[in-house]
Amino acid sequence: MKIHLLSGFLGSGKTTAIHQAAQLLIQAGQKIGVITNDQGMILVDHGLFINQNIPSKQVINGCFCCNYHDLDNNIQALLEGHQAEVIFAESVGSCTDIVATVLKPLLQYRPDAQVTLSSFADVRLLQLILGEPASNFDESILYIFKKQLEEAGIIVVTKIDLITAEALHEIQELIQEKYGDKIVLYQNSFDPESLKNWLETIDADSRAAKLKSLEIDYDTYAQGEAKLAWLDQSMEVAGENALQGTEYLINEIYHKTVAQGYNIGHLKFLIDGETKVSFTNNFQAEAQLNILPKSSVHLLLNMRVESTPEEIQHLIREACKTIESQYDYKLMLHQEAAFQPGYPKPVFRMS
Ligand SMILES: Nc1nc2c(ncn2[C@@H]2O[C@H](COP(=O)(O)OP(=O)(O)OP(=O)(O)O)[C@@H](O)[C@H]2O)c(=O)[nH]1
Ligand SMILES: [Mg+2]
Repeated sequence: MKIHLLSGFLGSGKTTAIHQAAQLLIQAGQKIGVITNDQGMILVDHGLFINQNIPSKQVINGCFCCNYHDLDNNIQALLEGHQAEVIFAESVGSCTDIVATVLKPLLQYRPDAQVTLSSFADVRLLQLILGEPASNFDESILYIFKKQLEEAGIIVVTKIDLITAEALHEIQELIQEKYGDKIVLYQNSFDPESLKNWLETIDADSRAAKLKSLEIDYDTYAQGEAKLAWLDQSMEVAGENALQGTEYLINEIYHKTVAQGYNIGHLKFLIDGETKVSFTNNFQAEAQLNILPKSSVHLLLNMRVESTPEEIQHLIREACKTIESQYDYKLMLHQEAAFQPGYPKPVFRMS
């Protein structure tokens, strides 16, 4: 059995890579399983895998490290229920210290498994953090981002298709300087060749036992997590051409987030269980949906931004009011959870 752990900041492209890899491996006749993870409970990523009939489990209400036994039970369920040969486990984007709290326990308690750890990083965020100008995220959030890279054996720099060859060259030099001891892949996860390169690299990687546990200050780590606010909201948009109303609402939420100056980790939407729309920074173009005639749309929102739960709850309500007052749509808010991640308390921590 192979267990491929993916870590990396919010919105860095973990789910996308797993999704693309799952399709390639299933086509090649392999049995795969996916475990997603989040601090919340009503989740876009899991919904997406379920919708596509990809064997998928989730660890909810906290990171893998604080719920190690749930992770392990889900591995077992994928082995027994789906005979999974390859399992991808995506940790929540605000989590780090995976080597000490997840990888080493897996090596100890599942000695037959090949375990790998890839840390994903959006090339544009790397540009901001390693180069100039500096990112607006609070230092404690950037601490998590940097720790995720520091502990990885394999760094996957994603979204290289979104920058120029010249900018990529500059970032490669900076990364070589800082992380020269690691395997670094530069990836466009939508390009099958690029993705296959990652799959071949993790398939051959046998250095897990050599990875070192981080030296990490849990107070700073916890402070970084607490600077981020989480909001999970399921809702319904009703009216003629409800998808048009959904598009207006999604873009209104995004614009209001930017206008308030809340740094976006990941603002993601799942429309009727099947179409995902993501915003991963404050400088993105508006979303455009394929407007098919529908009178009602179910929308799931997972918002992870630098703000407070109260502020983003208020923002969602204001965005709904704006859309209802400007257009002829009715917005109904269903399940909602708004919170800040708590202090990380791993089940195991192995040095
Ligand atoms: N152009 C481009 N877009 C990408 C690439 N990888 C991911 N994306 C986009 O980045 C956004 C976020 O991707 P996800 O895969 O959801 O990121 P994630 O790391 O799983 O996010 P969280 O689970 O919230 O931490 C989506 O809009 C993806 O389509 C890539 O290599 N190139
Ligand atoms: Mg994800």
